[in-house]
Amino acid sequence: MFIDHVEILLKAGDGGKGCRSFYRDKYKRDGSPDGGDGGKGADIVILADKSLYTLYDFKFKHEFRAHHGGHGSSKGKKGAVGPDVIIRVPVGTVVIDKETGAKLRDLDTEGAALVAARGGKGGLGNRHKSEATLGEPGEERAVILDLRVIADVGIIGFPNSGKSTLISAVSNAHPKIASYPFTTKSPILGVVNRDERVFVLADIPGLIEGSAQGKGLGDKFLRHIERTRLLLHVLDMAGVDGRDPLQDYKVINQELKFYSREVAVKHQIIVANKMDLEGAKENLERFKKAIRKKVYPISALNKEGLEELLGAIEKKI
Ligand SMILES: Nc1nc2c(ncn2[C@@H]2O[C@H](COP(=O)(O)OP(=O)(O)OP(=O)(O)O)[C@@H](O)[C@H]2O)c(=O)[nH]1
Ligand SMILES: [Mg+2]
Repeated sequence: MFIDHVEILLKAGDGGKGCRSFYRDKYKRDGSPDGGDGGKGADIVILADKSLYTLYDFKFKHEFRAHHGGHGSSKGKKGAVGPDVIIRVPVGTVVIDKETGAKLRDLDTEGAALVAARGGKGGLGNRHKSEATLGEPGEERAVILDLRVIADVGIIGFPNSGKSTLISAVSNAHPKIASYPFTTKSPILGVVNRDERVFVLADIPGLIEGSAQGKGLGDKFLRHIERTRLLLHVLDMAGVDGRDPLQDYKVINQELKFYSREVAVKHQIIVANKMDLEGAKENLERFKKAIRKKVYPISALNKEGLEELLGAIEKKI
C-alpha cells in the first residue's frame, strides 16, 4: 500500500545526571570532588533514503525514543552516550512540526538529514568545583511526514487513457494495465534510460470531472506532480469510453486549475494516444484545429510514436 502522509512522535534521550562524589582512599577521607558529567541524550535523525518509496512502515510504528545519556560517576567518569536513532524515509519527504505547522525540512535529495529531536545535554559533575547538576530533558515533538514523490515528468489524463501503458512502454516500471478505470491507485515511478540522460516519469491515478471535489480517486495524488518540471497530458484520441478527447482535454485542465495555479501553469506535452484505433485520426484533426497546439500522436500499445515523444520530453527538460 502506498502511504504518503503520517504523523510520528519523537522523544530524544534525556541528558544523564552529573555525579556528586569525593575522592577517597585509605589515607584520604574527603578529597577533592571528582563526580563525572552525565552523557548527552541521543538525537533522533530523519534521513532521506532513495531505496524507500512509501511511508507505509509508519502505519505500524509511530513512536520513536532515543537512549538517555548515562549518569556520571566517581573518579571523573563521564556517562555513556547512546547511538542516535535514525529514521529512514523516502526522498521527497517533507518534515513538518505538527504543533506549529512549520516546515522543518524538505528532504529532497538522497542522504539529506534533519536532527528532528535533539537529545538533552548531560549534567555537570561536581569535579568542576560546583554542585552537580541534572541533565536536560531531550526534545519531544510530534512531526508530520508528508511525501511528495520526485519525478521530472508527471503523466496526467482520464482513467483508461493509457497512462500506465505508456509508462511501461518507455520506462522500467510495469504497473497493472486494464481496460477499466482507476486501475492505477497510487503513484508509480518509472525511470527512462536514454543515451544522453536519465529521467523519471510519474504515473498517477486518473482524473475525472469533479476530481477536485473528491470524485473518483480525487485530486489528492496531484501533489505528487507538484515538483515535476513537465506534464504529459495523455488523451484517448479514439474515445473508446464514449467520451470526446477535446472535452477530456478541457475537463482535465479545469480540474488542474481547481487544484492549484502552480500545477495548472506547468508546461504540458499533449499526447494523443490509441492512434491505432478507428476514429482516432478524425478526432485528432478536429482536436488540433480546436486547440492549435503541438500534439504527439502515439500508440502506447503498439509502441508507435514513442521516439518522437521521448525526444520532445528530453528537449524540454
Ligand atoms: N488500442 C489501444 N489500446 C490501448 C492503448 N494504450 C492503452 N490501451 C488500452 O487501454 C486500456 C487502459 O490502459 P491503462 O494503461 O491501464 O490506462 P490508464 O490511463 O493507466 O488507466 P487508469 O490507471 O485506470 O487511470 C487498456 O486496456 C490498454 O490495453 C493504445 O495505444 N491502443
Ligand atoms: Mg493506470
